[in-house]
Formats: sequence, C-alpha cells, structure tokens
Amino acid sequence: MHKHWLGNIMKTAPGARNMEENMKLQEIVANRCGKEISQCTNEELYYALLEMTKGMAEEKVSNQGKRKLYYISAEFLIGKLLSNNLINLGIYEDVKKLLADNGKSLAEIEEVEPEPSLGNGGLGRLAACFLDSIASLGLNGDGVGLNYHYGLFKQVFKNNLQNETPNPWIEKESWLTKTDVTYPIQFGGFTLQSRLYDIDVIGYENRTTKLHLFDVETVDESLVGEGIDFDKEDIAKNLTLFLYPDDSDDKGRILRVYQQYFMVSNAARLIIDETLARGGDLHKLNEYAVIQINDTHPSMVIPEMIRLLMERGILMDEAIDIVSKTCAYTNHTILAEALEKWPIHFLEKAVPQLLPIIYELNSRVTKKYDDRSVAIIDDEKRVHMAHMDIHYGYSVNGVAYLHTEILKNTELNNFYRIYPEKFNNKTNGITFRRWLLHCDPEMTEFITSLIGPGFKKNAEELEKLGAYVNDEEVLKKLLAVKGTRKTELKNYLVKTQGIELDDNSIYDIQIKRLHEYKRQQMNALYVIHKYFEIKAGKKPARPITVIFGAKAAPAYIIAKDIIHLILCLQELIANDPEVAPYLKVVMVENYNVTLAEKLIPAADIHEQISLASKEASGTSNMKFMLNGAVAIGTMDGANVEMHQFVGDDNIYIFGESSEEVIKHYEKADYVSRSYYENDANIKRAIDFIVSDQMKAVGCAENLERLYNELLNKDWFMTLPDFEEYVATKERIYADYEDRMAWAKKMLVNISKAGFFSSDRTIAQYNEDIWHL
Ligand code: B1N
Repeated sequence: MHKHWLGNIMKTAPGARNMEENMKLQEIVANRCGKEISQCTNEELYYALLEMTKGMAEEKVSNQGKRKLYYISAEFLIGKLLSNNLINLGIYEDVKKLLADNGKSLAEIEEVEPEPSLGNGGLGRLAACFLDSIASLGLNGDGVGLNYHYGLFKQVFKNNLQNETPNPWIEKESWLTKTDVTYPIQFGGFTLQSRLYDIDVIGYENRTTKLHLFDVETVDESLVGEGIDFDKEDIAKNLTLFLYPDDSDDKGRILRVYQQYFMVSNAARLIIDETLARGGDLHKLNEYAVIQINDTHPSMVIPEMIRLLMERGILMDEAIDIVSKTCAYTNHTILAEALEKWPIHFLEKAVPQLLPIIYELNSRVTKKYDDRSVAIIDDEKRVHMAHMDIHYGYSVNGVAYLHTEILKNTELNNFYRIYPEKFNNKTNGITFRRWLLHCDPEMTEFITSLIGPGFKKNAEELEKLGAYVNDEEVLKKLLAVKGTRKTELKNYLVKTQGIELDDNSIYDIQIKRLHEYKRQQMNALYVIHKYFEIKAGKKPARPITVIFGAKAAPAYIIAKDIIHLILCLQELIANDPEVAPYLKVVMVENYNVTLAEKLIPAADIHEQISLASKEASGTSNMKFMLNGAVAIGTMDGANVEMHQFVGDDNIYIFGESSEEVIKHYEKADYVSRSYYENDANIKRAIDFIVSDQMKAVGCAENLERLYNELLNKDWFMTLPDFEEYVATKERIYADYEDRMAWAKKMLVNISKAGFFSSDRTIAQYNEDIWHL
C-alpha cells in the first residue's frame, strides 16, 4: 500500500559541503565576535550558528508545483531547531567536530536555545512533524499559524502544586524572519494590521518549506500581571500574547474566536495572493491550493474564504463550490468538550461579516437534510465548527484506524451516512529525523552499522533489523546503548532539576498532557498499591522509577489535583526509608519537547493507558517504540496498530475494549463506588489519597476533591481496569529481568516502527487528499 512513498525524496550527496561550511562558521564568528571559536561563549556560538543556518536555509530552493498545500493549525510545536536543522542540512557531524576541536560542546550550545512553545501536545507536535516530512518529501506545502509571544505557559511546581508563568521565547535574534506581508484584518468595530513572520523548515538533505506565523504589532507584553493573568478586554494588545488563553470564562472563550479569525483571515488572504502571483485563476482555486484544516480551530477559513472570493466578484454559489473543493478537515478527538461550538452571539460580536455566510451555509444544509443532528447551527444557537467542515470540505480524516472507525460508526455516523466517500483514515506518524537521528545519535549509528543508512530515508528498512533478533552481541549492545541513555538522563535531571535517579532501576515513563482520559491517576494509584506491597515485605526484583511529565490546563481543576497527588507521592515515598530504595516517583517540571528528547531514548517502559476509545491516536507511543521501549497500554488509538505490528509478545495490552467502553457510556451503567466497595486493593489505594500521611505533605482540599471525584464519578473509568493494570505491571516488571528476552522485545519494537514515520503519513495525505 505504501511502498512507493519514497519516490519523491531527492537524492543529494550527504555531508559533501563540510569544509566549506566550517569555514563559513569561522568567518561568521570572526565577523560577529571578532575572535576565534575557542574564545567564544556558548551564547555567541549559538547566535553564530543561527545566522549560518538561516543563511543556508535561504539559499535552498523551496518546493514548487502548481497545487500548493496550506496546513493551517493553531499549534506548531516545533521544538528547538538548531540541531535538527544541522542534521537536515547534512552538516551536524562536521559542525560538532569543529566545535569539539575548539573545546566547545554542541550539546551545551543547544541549551542556550529557547524552546518555542507554540503548542499544547500531540496535535501541535504532529503539525511540526508534518512540516518536516513535507519538506523532506519535496512537496509544495507550507504551514500557517500564529506567532504567540508566550506560547503555552511555563510550569513551575510550588508546594506540590502546578503554577503557571509566561514562557517568552522570542529573542532579538531568532528563527523568525520578519516579512513585508501585512493585511488589514477586520473585526466587529475595529481593524488590526497583521504582520507575517516566517520560519524556514529545512527538509532532510533536501529543500525547504515555510512556517508562516501571523502576528499583530500592537501586542503589549506588559499586559501580563500575576502568573499568566492578563487583561482580556483589549484585543489589539492581547491577540497573540498566549496560545489558547484560559477558556474557563466567556472573555477567554471569545478571545479564542478573535485569534482563530485572525489566523484564518490572514491565511485566506495569503492563499489568494500567492495563487494570483503564480498566475492562478480564483475560479479554479482548488487547482492551485488545498487547505488542510487541523482540527476545528481554523474552521472559519471556510466562510472567510467564501467571503473573500465574493468580494472579488465571484457569486455565492460558485464561491461555496470552489471552497468546498479546496478544504479538507482532520478530526483529532471525539471528546465532546473539545469539539468547538461557538455561541452565535460570540461570532456576531467578533466577526459579524461571517454571519450571513454561516446562515446561508446552515440553511442549505437544513433544507437538504431533515436531521437536526447534522445542522451547523443547533437549537441553542451554537455554531458547530466540525459540522461546517464536513458539509463544506471534501475530505474528513481521523488520525488512527480505530479513531476513524469510531468516527464513522459512532460519533459522526450521521455524517458518514450522508458522505461515505469523504471519510478516510490517516494514521499519525513522527519524524525519525528528530525522534531517532537527533535524540539518539549513538543508536542511529549502531542501527546504521547493522543495516546501512537506507532507513534514514526509507523508514520501513528498519525491518531488516529483524535478522538480528537472535544475535546475542547485537542484543547486548542494544541494552548497553539504552543504559547509556539512562545514565545521561540521570545526569541531565540532576543538573537541571535537582532530581536524583537510580540508573539501575527500571525507567517506567508516562509523558503527555494531563487529562483524566489519559489516566495518569491510574498510574498514581498503582504507585500507592506498590507502596503498600513493599511495606508488606513484597520487594521488587529491581528498583522501579515511575516518571511523569505533564502540564494541566490552568483551569482544569481535577487535572491539577492529579498533579498534586503525584507530587505528594513523590515527596512522601522519597522520605520513607522502607520504600524509597525500591520505588521512586518523579514528576519532571515543565515537560516539553526538549525534555521529551531526553526522556524517550532513556525509557524502558512507556505508559499508553488511556480509556479505550478516547485517545484518538497518541504519538509518544510511536516515539518510544522507535527508541526501543516496550509499551503497557490499552487497545486505544495507534496502540491497536502497534500491537498488530509487534504481536502479543512485544507489547503489554490490558483493559476493556473500546466497544465495551462505548456501551458503558450508552447505558450509563458504570458506578465507580461499587468497585471501591468490592475491591480491597482499590479501596486501600483510594483511601490513601486522603490519609493523614498524604495530608501532611499536601493540601487537604485538593486531595479530598480528587478522592470524591474517583469515588463518585470517575468519568474515565479508572477503576474497572485497575486490577488488570496491576497484574500486567507485575508481569512486565518480571519479564524485564530476563535481559536477553527483553532486548529482543526492544529490537522487535524498533524494527516494526517504520510504519509510524510521518513520511508515510504525509505520502498518504498527498496520495488520497492533496494530490500535489
Ligand atoms: O491529537 C494528537 C493525537 O495523537 C492525540 O490522540 C489527540 O488527543 C490530540 C483542543 C486538541 N486531539 N485534540 C486535541 C488540542 C488542543 C485543543 O485546544 C483539542 N489534541 C488532540 C494528534 O493527532
């Protein structure tokens, strides 16, 4: 099905330019700092490398073609760019050596770079992986989003609680390039002038594409008060301050509408201008442009593009037809609260010019379909953004096999019956450049020594590793490389967070946004269970380190209570001399892409334990798999496909199936309290949350709220899966002790990871949806 997707990768001689580039760096350093590399600070060298890399990116040819993709997304979680750009330019090793010859460490220089935090989690990181693959495959496509000054908040722990502070990432010199592109964007009652900033996205040994980030010049960073609190009234001054400001109140929610419209109005104007500049005809816009709507955040691009085409003299019928052939929608979640429905009066206030168009789009739907569930405007006068996308786009895709099946058969079944041909699946992927080549060069080198470098461009060549599954030397080396990464993580966390790890322990890692459906609370309940077992004398064969990394949305109270629970357990267990030698809980502060790059290669076990049916895909599961960690997980999201590839022996599956879970919701038959009352282990673990010991390190109010939530609600059904989770954890820890058998599992996981390359995902988007 996807054998030919490498056809597009251009052949370039790797690393040929080295000497030339080294001279370039020396020259830039001399010009900027007036001294030799060996005399410079890491800061000076970082900015010199930034200048060099930006210059090299500008010299590259950008991808061309008649039809161009615009991937519009409210989030692009690109991570630090220096090392990745050096890798993709093919000069990483040479630069590293030149610096080392001058007594400098590229790793230390990298630490100077601030991480742009323009995303929350998987959805934003996916968009960043996609840009890397689009550039690497030589496709004609750009990303379009917003230039948030602070992005997502920085997480700080205080008294075992999450606090939020601003996370400034834009410096005088950065990857952003200011352009001349600027548009007047009209809102109800006022107009804001935009400004486009670009970031070059360098493909692997190939051409470049661009990430277009729009901003307003009037944004005023001094608006921010305590923490991340700011005045939400003055849109001109706050529009691009933060990514998704707190949407717990109406002021935060309407600001989101302003942000979204600003993003898509700019995008639509850019698309029209670029199409006309290429000699295109707006009547045939769909031959020149395709717009991928990344979740519903950019959905207003549909009425806005219709409006702009009409302003240019195209009649409404035709404008609607053109836009419907240009837009495609990706759904990333079935969680009801994440499916955007904007009250009509928000839109009336913020973007009144869109209302006549939205009314018209809705009335065409209601005339044609006698089914209120597919209307765009519901009886409570709310605009369902996803409904607009499905009626007025030509493609609807989910992000993993199971997710797409649930969309077709359950969540969006009424739409699927109208438009079966629009629905398709595109299982997510990750860029192997960042998630293997960059984050574990030693493993990359080792794999290359076994199967050659072909897998770097054709990920499915990793399958060749299968030939070594009984080769003891290879398996030992795999374990040794993992051991080195574990020690490096230990050193990094001591240095940066003052956290002490035991690198002889099992690293069992769960990193992702904090959400009840992802069930970090179940992992925490296991920790409590293990704590009691150790107290009772049942000591594990080897110490276990349970590592968490997660930010909670500032207004998501229970999620913050779960963080509190984990931090309290961390403190309590560390101070218990009976348990501490065998069990350690660690929650890293401010989990982000940079930390993920250190945690993932060091993981033995990864937790993918969402309530079946709720995690659309997951992408950290793929990153861990590629780095030789073994999953414990439910049959959810892309875990289902991972299981299919590696088989029962190489992934630890447990828990209720998505069908069972969906039935529970339909019948509303789940009562958490009965599990609590009928299972002694569950009762013991839940009661411990509100024990005196916990209250001694934590805050009674938070602990009691969480206790009550689990006992009386537990909306994401932690308790029914708990006993099987515990049993599966015991099995995975026991199996870990057979080191050779474990190394085999690692090898099988790596060898089967090829499918999860975002090069494969993007090739499929192009083949089925974009046709670039
Ligand atoms: O998108 C990822 C998936 O791998 C994850 O399973 C999925 O949870 C994630 C509202 C979202 N879905 N929806 C969001 C993000 C921000 C927001 O304001 C929803 N994120 C996902 C990539 O497909």
